Amino acid sequence: MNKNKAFKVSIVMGSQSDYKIMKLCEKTLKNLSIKFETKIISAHRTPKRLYEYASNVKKNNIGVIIAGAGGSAHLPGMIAALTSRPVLGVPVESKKLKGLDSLLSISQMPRGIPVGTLAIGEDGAINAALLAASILSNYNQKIRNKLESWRLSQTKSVKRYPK
Ligand code: RP5
Repeated sequence: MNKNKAFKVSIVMGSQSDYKIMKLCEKTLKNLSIKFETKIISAHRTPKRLYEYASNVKKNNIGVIIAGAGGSAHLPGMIAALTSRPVLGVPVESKKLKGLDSLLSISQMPRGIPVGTLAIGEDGAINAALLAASILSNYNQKIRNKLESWRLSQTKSVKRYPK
């Protein structure tokens, strides 16, 4: 870990069409004042871009990667194959199989190369950002405090009785 510079979260997605879901990662990280970058990288359409990106993760001070993709969603797994930094995969809902294809592609990694797989779609994107915050909170007191207070306000927002 580079102690002089805070880690950032890197949000990557396979296509512009994934952004309507993946922008929820950005929103959640902004709420927690966590630094991030956002990029489009396709495992299939831009493999050289993928390789260059994943080879420079440490140099670019990326602490956690959130990778969202749909269909034959190889992006998170291929990034995880090239870096030992934690990779969180968000299965984006696909047109044909409603994201079941994305979920299985991302979750069924062979032993030795893990990807932390979240839920399909919006919930997965938000939880990926919260999990990234949780990982970084091990090294960063400010993030830990922000995350704790975010969780407390969520708890307080749950009413005891229905109206
Ligand atoms: C995947 O194919 C992307 O992650 C996206 O979810 C899906 C469809 O991509 P587009 O055809 O919309 O570019 O690679």
